[in-house]
Amino acid sequence: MVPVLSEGSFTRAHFLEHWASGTPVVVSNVDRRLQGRWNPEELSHDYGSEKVFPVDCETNEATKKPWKAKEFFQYLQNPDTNKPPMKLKDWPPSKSFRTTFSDLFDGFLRSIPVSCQDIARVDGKFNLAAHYAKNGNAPDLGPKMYIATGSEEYGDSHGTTRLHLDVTDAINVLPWCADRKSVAAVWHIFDANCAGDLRQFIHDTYPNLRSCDPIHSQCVYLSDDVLASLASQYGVRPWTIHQRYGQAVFIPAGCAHQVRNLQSAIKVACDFVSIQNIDRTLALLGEQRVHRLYNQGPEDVLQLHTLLWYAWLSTCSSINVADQFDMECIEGKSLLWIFRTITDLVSICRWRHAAWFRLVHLLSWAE
Ligand SMILES: O=C(O)CCC(=O)C(=O)O
Repeated sequence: MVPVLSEGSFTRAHFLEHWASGTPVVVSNVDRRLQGRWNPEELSHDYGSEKVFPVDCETNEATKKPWKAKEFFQYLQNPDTNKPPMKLKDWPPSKSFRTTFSDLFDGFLRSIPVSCQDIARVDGKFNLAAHYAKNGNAPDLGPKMYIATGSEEYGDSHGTTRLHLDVTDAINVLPWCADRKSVAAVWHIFDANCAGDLRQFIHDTYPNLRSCDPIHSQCVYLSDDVLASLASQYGVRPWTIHQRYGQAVFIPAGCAHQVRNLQSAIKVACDFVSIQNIDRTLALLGEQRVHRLYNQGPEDVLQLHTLLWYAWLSTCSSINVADQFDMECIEGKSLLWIFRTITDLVSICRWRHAAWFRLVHLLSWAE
């Protein structure tokens, strides 16, 4: 069972108890603190002239011709339920959320539950990604919106977002859906330790996918029937979450997951790097590198080693060194020295947890 906590009535210790065990967490009532104009009419009014490329959830192909965002928001409110669901993924692209959607950016940050803001916010002290040098090329960890129609009538063979996993932790908030009384999205989230069985099962069930990593390639959505076979053959069952209006889902790094909207919904998500899951994030980097080499996959946007380096620097001083760190200075140092230091740091992290205890200790001390 996934714990469902209610914003304002749980403690940080309570959150950490679940989070540290690698379980997803759901927090309800985050809408009480959410600010901003999140419904389709308002988004259409504010950003309707932007060009977008909606994705057909059955083929996973984006439209060739752009739509106006306004057209997509109209369709979202009145979709053709006989057609495959359509979604806008990772919108707006790149780093423009903070600048283009600044009100929504601030409004979303406020909605992150108080007890874990310093873990999940982009500027949270316990979010290792928040220590990146201000003048460095920081990874884009969001927020991003996922806006999609539902497939309650259409069936569950394709879902809205196919099975995949992220190397970072993530929080996903649902600020709008067509009918607040009903479930908006069904999530299936697998324990990170089940990834091997999951791959094996998918290879057995879909022989044409044997040559690829079916999780990193994001090529399947597991219907209820297929999930039942997985449970009977491998004893593997996902956590099932029914996300409703105003709920936040926390997804631990490395947990394969898939999502199916039952009705039109707007979600907003942000990645973060928590100390509790850093071991898994590090382990997944190797896996992703192999996938990239074989499939010309996306570049290493997380740059975890650099990110850890800045987190380390930041905790080595009571002042935030990373804030003041000058990229030119690091470029001026011997590359060999930097390489050795990062390699040492990574091997310390991997084989001895002492470094991370030190990090936690220093961060707590700085509080
Ligand atoms: O809502 C969706 O369709 C996908 C969300 C998701 O996969 C995520 O936030 O990691």
